[in-house]
Amino acid sequence: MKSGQLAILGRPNVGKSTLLNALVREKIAIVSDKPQTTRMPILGVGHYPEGQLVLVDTPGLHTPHHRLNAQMVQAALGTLMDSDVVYVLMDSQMPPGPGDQFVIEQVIQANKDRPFRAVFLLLTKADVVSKSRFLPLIEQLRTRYPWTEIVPISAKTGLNVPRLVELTFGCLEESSEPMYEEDFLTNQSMRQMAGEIIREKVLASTHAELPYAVGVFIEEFHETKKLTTIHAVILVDKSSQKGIVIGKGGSRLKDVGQQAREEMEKLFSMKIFLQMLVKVQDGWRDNPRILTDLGYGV
Ligand SMILES: Nc1nc2c(ncn2[C@@H]2O[C@H](COP(=O)(O)OP(=O)(O)OP(=O)(O)O)[C@@H](O)[C@H]2O)c(=O)[nH]1
Ligand SMILES: [Mg+2]
Repeated sequence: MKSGQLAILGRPNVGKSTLLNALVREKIAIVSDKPQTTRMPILGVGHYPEGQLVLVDTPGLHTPHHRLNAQMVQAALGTLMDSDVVYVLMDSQMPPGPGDQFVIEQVIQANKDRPFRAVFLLLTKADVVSKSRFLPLIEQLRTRYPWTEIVPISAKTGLNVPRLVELTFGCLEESSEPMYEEDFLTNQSMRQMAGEIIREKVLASTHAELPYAVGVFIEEFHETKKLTTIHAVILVDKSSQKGIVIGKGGSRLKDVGQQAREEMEKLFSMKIFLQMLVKVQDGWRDNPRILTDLGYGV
């Protein structure tokens, strides 16, 4: 049996969390079409006949303008220190930019301190680009790092995902016993996952600045045999944002609540009573105490 720790790294929105879910074969990380969705590293374990892939999904690397963002980037880079293998993800729909180059430079730096067993370049969302795009793209990126392998993949359709698994196990060491129990999927608590699911539903129904300004805090998570009661506070930055999250006559918040509750009931296999409150907390993304309360401490 083989195992090893893998860091999933890249700019925001390139498809890191979608790949984590595809490799774990369970939705454990939230996904959205807005950048900066993932805020803290998420550990997920993929169980395969060959062994275990211990994957760490990270927040997208970007230029931080708030304390929250600086902590996100710091936490993402911190995962490189304990990883055997790195997946560097780039969106094949776009030409590589300075943000992608920054990611490569971080890997070069980390590799000097502690060499990785392998570094894969994964060209994501291969289902939506024509095959002819890959040759020039690979040509452009080939010499920027001594990649172990460059693989176009689609986490959505599964294209080349089995190949990636096979290549990855080819680079990992034999271990005498498994690192995690057979049914262990993620290090997130139910409380954390509940908060993330609510945030995902808010992200899906809002636009522009709002997704960045939303934080979810679970005030109460009380489990009984019959019913689990969850009280969540949705934090926003400005009072104008509160109205948007609530929606006309409370309609948006009601939809968010219903979608979140249904997903939690399925994931946790329990009946849930979900109560949500929207609160304005000016500047929360720069408030160390609130960041710690929300689970974004480094
Ligand atoms: N067509 C297609 N879309 C994808 C694929 N993988 C991810 N996406 C979409 O790309 C968007 C971003 O996906 P995420 O997995 O949230 O990206 P991320 O890199 O984790 O983003 P951050 O957490 O913000 O850094 C979502 O709308 C996904 O549905 C893919 O293989 N094909
Ligand atoms: Mg993500």
